Amino acid sequence: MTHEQQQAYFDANIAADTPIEAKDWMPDAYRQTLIRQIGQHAHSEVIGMLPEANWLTRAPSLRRKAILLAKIQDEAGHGLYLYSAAETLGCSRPDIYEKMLDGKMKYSSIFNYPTLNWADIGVIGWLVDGAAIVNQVALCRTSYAPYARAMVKICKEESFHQRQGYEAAMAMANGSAEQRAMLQDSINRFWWPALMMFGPTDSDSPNSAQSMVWKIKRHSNDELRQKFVDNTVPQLEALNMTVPDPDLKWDEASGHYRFGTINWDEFYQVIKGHGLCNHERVGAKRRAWEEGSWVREAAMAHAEKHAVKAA
Ligand code: FAQ
Repeated sequence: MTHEQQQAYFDANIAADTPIEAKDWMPDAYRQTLIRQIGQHAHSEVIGMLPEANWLTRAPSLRRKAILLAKIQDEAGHGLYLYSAAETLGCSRPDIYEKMLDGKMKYSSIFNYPTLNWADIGVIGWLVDGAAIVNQVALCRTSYAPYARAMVKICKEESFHQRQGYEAAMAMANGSAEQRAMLQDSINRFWWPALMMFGPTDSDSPNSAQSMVWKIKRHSNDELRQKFVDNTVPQLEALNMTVPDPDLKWDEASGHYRFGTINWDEFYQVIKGHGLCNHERVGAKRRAWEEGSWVREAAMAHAEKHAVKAA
């Protein structure tokens, strides 16, 4: 096929919602956008283990510890599915990982905020996984099939994460005055950063228009953010908790909750590397990468030895 025929075939498949597979022809810009997004998503999963790991040794009971440990291990698994999906596009896993360590690839802004009290663990499950799942359910229908397949598995686990987070928050909401205060403090710190997870407003999102044409993104950043707010405010009300937004109100006419203006300066500072924990997070991953180099070398030597034997 000529280049024009390949492009026409690809466009027709996108229009007909026929999933694109790894071996199919695709425009280079589509491939690069997917490597960027899936890579960023994978990095987020593995960096996202760190804020929660901070509380593993201080979980208030064996039950809470076992749940938290399982959740963190799930996030590592999500990272592996996503790095594998990225590799089907021809990138090398060490290359994109090192780009993240060098600050050349991003990971989600949310993981640059510290976990200061135990309630943060419940609130991360409830609000952060809750925001993640709104975005990720839509990605189960993304046009690139290996990414969509990874998302189906990931969403099953993310919905458990959200439920366990809400259950932990509910226990604190029904607890002592001190526990309620701790929960409210955590919601106050995580509410706005959770809304920022969806990315800039549509008018300031350079990648959205093209990604929607390619059906990589099925909904815009603002649509998904609104869906998250609409899902979450009734859950907050059920716990008798509030959000730090005096402008939040129910709008009968549109059937949506209206909310105040997000501090976009803070968002851009965080994604440029100047958040509260960027340095600590990337430092921890760099140390692990360097200290684990002997494991990678041994695994490669073992694989090569077996390849030679098989030949
Ligand atoms: N943080 O033009 P757009 C999780 C960047 S969930 C950092 O709108 P796009 C689960 C964006 O990359 C979290 N950077 O970009 C979990 C772009 O920069 P670039 C991960 C952000 O791609 C829970 C620039 O801003 N989820 O990990 C953010 O069309 C608990 C312009 O933005 C995903 O990654 C941000 N929040 O839309 C794990 C979902 N927002 O690359 C552990 C998949 C935007 O041009 C514990 N990703 N940027 O230099 C997506 O759906 C999309 O990539 C968006 C951004 C919606 C995040």
